[in-house]
Amino acid sequence: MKLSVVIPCYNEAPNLPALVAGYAVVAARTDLELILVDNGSTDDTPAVLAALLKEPRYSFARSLRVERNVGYGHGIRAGLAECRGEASAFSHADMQCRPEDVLRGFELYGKSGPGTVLVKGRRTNREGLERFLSAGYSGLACAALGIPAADVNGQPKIFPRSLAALLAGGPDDFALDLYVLYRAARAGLRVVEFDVAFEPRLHGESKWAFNARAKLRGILRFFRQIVRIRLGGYG
Ligand SMILES: Nc1nc2c(ncn2[C@@H]2O[C@H](COP(=O)(O)OP(=O)(O)OP(=O)(O)O)[C@@H](O)[C@H]2O)c(=O)[nH]1
Ligand SMILES: [Mg+2]
Repeated sequence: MKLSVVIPCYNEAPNLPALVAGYAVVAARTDLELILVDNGSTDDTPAVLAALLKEPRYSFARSLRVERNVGYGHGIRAGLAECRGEASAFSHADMQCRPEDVLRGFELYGKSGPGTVLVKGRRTNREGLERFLSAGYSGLACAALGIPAADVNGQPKIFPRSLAALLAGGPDDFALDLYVLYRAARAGLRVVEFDVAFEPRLHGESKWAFNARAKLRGILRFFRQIVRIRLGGYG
């Protein structure tokens, strides 16, 4: 097994058929296992996953249920613990990140020195306030933590499986995206970014920025987490 891909899924039932079909195209081209983490979903995710994973063409995929939703980072860590590939990866479930980007990223990982790099997507098609906020956050976070990257929250992220052990005790929320880069840089891995598009969500609504207030709370939390990581609050 070369690559394990973890997808944390939180109430994404309508997106799962297209997601798994997308990864089937990737799995036909490289040796890959897909680990779908049902991250304490309260929608039809368990039934939809059970039906999909019965299909022989999807034998490269399996699922794992986290009973109680704790957060995005917690779900990703649960999935990473199950990985058997030489490299591990994670990305999103709502089809904003194209499955084929995992293949492009994995090819780049192979060329860049497997075992010595973390390869990640860098979103290029953001505009207006989104672009300003994400560039500001990434600039500040990376400067504060010594991370050579331009876009913290771009997916997918692909890295040696051994990095997962360094994430134990890390953030349970979206700050895991920052923490994995911090841990990679501290472990001496080179961070290599490649351009990706960030598509609109296929179905459903944002799981954290569902209104202006929630979005502001989420953004403030992102900034607080930079400080916590910097002060060694996660080790
Ligand atoms: N908020 C949240 N998202 C989770 C969790 N577990 C997994 N996810 C997944 O994390 C991914 C990113 O969450 P989104 O709500 O789409 O965040 P986003 O992409 O910044 O927001 P949108 O652009 O509106 O989609 C989705 O695929 C979610 O299903 C969780 O516990 N909380
Ligand atoms: Mg999304």
